[in-house]
Amino acid sequence: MAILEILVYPDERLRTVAKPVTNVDDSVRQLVKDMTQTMYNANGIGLAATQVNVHKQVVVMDLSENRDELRVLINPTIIEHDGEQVYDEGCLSVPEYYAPVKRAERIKITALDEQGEIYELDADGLLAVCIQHEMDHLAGKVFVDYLSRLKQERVKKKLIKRARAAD
Ligand code: GNR
Ligand code: NI
Repeated sequence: MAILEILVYPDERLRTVAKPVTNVDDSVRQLVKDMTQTMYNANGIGLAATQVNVHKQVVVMDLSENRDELRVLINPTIIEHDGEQVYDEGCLSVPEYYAPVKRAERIKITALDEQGEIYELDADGLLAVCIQHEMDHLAGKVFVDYLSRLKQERVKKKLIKRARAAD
């Protein structure tokens, strides 16, 4: 197991579009394990492979209080969506910044689990927010893309300044 480095906005590698997984093999299961450890270590509720600079359609999530209800989403696809909700989002790749984002209230997805078995999932509320947020990462998008240009520039500046100070 390993804790992986999480890319920080505006790192251009966060713009890479992830490829579908063609074979759920041991290397994918190892990636899931490492991403899971990385997510728990960072106290996140989700993590997309894009954030650890691996450009495959792999997501891990755990919204439970006790951090013991891991969900694995490989090649997730939204097959139905409806309604709207606004949630104050954060992101491990945009540390210490939160802003409201509008997304679908309810979604139905298909995905593969760690065994390569397909499943369906109906999600609403925060679970639906998190899945849409993670699927955006796989498409090379970050939640700040939905904010005003001014807010994007402000958060960019702040994080670039902080990265320089940490060098
Ligand atoms: O840990 C996370 N919390 C969160 C809060 C509100 C909306 C979305 C998220 S996802 C985020 C982890 C992360 O960055 N996943 O990509
Ligand atoms: Ni994120």
